[in-house]
Amino acid sequence: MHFDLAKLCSEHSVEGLRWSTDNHGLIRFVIESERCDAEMYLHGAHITKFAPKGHKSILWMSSQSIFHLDKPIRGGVPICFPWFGPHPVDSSLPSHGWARIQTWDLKSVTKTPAGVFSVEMTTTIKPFKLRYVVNFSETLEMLLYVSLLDTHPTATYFEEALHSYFAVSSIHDIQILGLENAQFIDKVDSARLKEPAKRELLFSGEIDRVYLDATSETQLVDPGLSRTIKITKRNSSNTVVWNPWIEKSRRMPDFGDDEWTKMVCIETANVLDHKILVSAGEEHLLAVQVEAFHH
Ligand code: TA6
Repeated sequence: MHFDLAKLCSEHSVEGLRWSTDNHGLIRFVIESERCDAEMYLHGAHITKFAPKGHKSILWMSSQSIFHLDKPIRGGVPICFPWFGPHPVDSSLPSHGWARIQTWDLKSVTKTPAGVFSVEMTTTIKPFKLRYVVNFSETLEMLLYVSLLDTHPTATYFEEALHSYFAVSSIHDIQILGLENAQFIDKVDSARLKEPAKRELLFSGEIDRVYLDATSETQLVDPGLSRTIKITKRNSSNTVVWNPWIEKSRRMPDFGDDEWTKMVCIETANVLDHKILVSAGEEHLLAVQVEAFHH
């Protein structure tokens, strides 16, 4: 069941939220309100902007992003599902799975009296059903629910990640707190298992790390913007941190050569040994909240 723009505008608009097609023909809504500004596409259920009142967008978007139905948007919050990274068996399958390259269905748009916008989108990726509830206020709350289709009784594993791209003043000046005590898999060092750093995370080269048993809150401290972004989560055992640095940025056609200094990914995930087994009748929730504070 897909929506056309007229139906969305007539049945799913609320004051402060309006639907439109971008200049690539993709359908998205824009929120402009007293609590936040935001933008989200039906394509990939992809949040491309979130600016709490008093802040510029805290999500980074590549100026080179592609907006085609068969490609993921580069930036914002891609949904990685039902696998993370390259497919474990078939390399011809899309990186990070199907969720971010299919058009989701809109289930509801509501606005509370307090001015919180709540949007629910759904999709099916056999044998899974996905519900994605996003609450927009000064906080961005993303709730990804996964269950099995009624026709599929067998418990099935999946990996998932909300692959958030955050905007920073300069990758050279930021630090990430909250991962000091977590082991990590270092994907720029042959996926070796590394011991906890026991100190804040700073950046001086490409970083691609899957932190293990990392359930705590993380903070992205950005002196250049006098801002700290706080990321709290539920039911997520992995935090993934990525900056492609110079060479990898040049190799990505949808990523500007010099854009790497202005972004960092802090991803809320369940991957590898922490992949999730969902059984018939169960619904798994991955929850993350993002807030920004001036300092
Ligand atoms: O963020 C971790 C990661 O798996 C990196 O290895 C890098 O590949 C990144 O995701 C982006 O993947 P994509 O398929 O979106 O280019």
